[in-house]
Amino acid sequence: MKRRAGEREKELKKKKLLEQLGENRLPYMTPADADFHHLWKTKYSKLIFRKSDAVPEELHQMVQEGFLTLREHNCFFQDLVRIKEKDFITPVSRILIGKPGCTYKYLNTRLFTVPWPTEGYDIKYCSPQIHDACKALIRLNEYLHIEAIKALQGQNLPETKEIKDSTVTDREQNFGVSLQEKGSVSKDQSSSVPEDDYGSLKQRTSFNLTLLNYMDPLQMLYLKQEPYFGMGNMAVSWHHDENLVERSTVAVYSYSCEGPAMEGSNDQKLKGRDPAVWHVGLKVAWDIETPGLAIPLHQGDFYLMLDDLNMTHQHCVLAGFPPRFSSTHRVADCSRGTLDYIFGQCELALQNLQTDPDSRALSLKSLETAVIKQVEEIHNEVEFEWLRQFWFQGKRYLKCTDWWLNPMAKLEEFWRKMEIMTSLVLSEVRKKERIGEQRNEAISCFLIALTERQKLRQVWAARKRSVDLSGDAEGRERRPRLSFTSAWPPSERCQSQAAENLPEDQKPECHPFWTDEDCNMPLPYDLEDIIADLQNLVQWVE
Ligand code: 640
Ligand code: NI
Repeated sequence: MKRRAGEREKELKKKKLLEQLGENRLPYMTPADADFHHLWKTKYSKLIFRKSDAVPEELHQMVQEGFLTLREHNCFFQDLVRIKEKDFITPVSRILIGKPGCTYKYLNTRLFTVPWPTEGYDIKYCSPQIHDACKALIRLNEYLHIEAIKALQGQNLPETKEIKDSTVTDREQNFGVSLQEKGSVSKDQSSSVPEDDYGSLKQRTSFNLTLLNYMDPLQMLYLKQEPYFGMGNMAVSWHHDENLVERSTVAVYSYSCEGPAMEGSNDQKLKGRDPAVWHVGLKVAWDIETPGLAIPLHQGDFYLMLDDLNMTHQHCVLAGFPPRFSSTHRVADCSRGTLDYIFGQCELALQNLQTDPDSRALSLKSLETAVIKQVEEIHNEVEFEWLRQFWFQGKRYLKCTDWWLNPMAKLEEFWRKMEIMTSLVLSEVRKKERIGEQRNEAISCFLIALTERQKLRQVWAARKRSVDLSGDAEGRERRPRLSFTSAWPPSERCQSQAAENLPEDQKPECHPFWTDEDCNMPLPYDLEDIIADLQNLVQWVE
């Protein structure tokens, strides 16, 4: 949970820039600007946009109905994320849908997929409509996967001047910038991966999940103003997407619930983006020379962020007037984020536990430092990356399916055994017999893991308390509309108003939690005394 050294520097740089700007704003362009296409082609060439009529009507219908179903069933939730030791509630509500057993961690919050229908899995949904919604999203996923491959092929092969594709109709639809034209690669974005074979293209576009977003601006009392360009209300502030496979594509389908003809609210043409229309904003990271870009998003449009665009650029979501859904398809880096992975880890840890066939007594096979270290680290991983992450989000996952309950119960069972393992290590190292170098080393390693556990248990307990007290950690909902200042949001968060507590099914749970009276647990929740005791032990031996 320590802030990385670079973080502070970035923070300062940002603050300085905003101070320098004062009332001034950096320039940005919309399709109404003459140089818009040139800017796009030269500085934002890895952003691909497709108008809604490129997408099959049948797919639009399925997907949009799916969104509405999920909203009707209250499946969207605001996340309590944590940035630099502070909690924030996202104004946008989300739900993660994807491969069974997959998770996506962003801003210190691990989201668990509602599994989409997958061969070989028997998934029970809470209603047939929710099944249909997940089915629609996997169909959209397949469609966007193909579109992403086509777009990448178009970028990488300048000689491929025409891609015979019925879905890409005319140039006007794409603001006159067709993907073919972008074959002429500018110097700022070198040709991504010239000798990439189809396999790698496929890997970087094989979306394993989609993070769905929903926001109705009318329900929001306060939205942050975009600070650098003056782009207006933001639904999601400037960021890079986290936890993705390197150079993988992000594909975003946008569904704003606008009336039939909302094109170009006449009194536009003044300057800047139309505040009624949703936009995605883009800027080059750490660059104040290149103008920003605001791309209007109408009902059913989609865009792709290809290759390293997410690294070289930042994006934000600019709110319009109508409610809006989006489905953001990603190749999440699941190397440590799948059920298979964490079960494998648990199995590895529990290999060090043995049961005496006669007495049924439990004991550890090895007391080697490396083994203890590994087991205790896995213990922390399953406790903090899985159990506490899951239960902190309350019972929200039950809205769509009970799929995660069974694996979570299993993980908790494994974790309980690991609590026993920790207590066994503890009684071993307390034995006075084996004094010496090795014992000291083992205790030191053990101590590091326990200290981490204690620290993280305190963080999670504190997070829950702060939610119980304030309901809305950032205070967005309750605050009056204020003009943006660099002092907003206030660093001092209001924790005294016990207003607007989350509904019962969203209340964060600090689980597992137990008190000293709970005889079923081999060790206390609070490890302070044990840690102090071990610290003494290490000193003694030295
Ligand atoms: O067109 C769209 O709907 C785009 C959506 C989008 O850009 N989603 N990005 C993310 O979900 C995301 C992924 N990794 C890290 C952060 C985010 C978004 C994000 C950024 C800031 C915040 C605050 C308001 C809590 C600071 C939340 C979420
Ligand atoms: Ni994003």
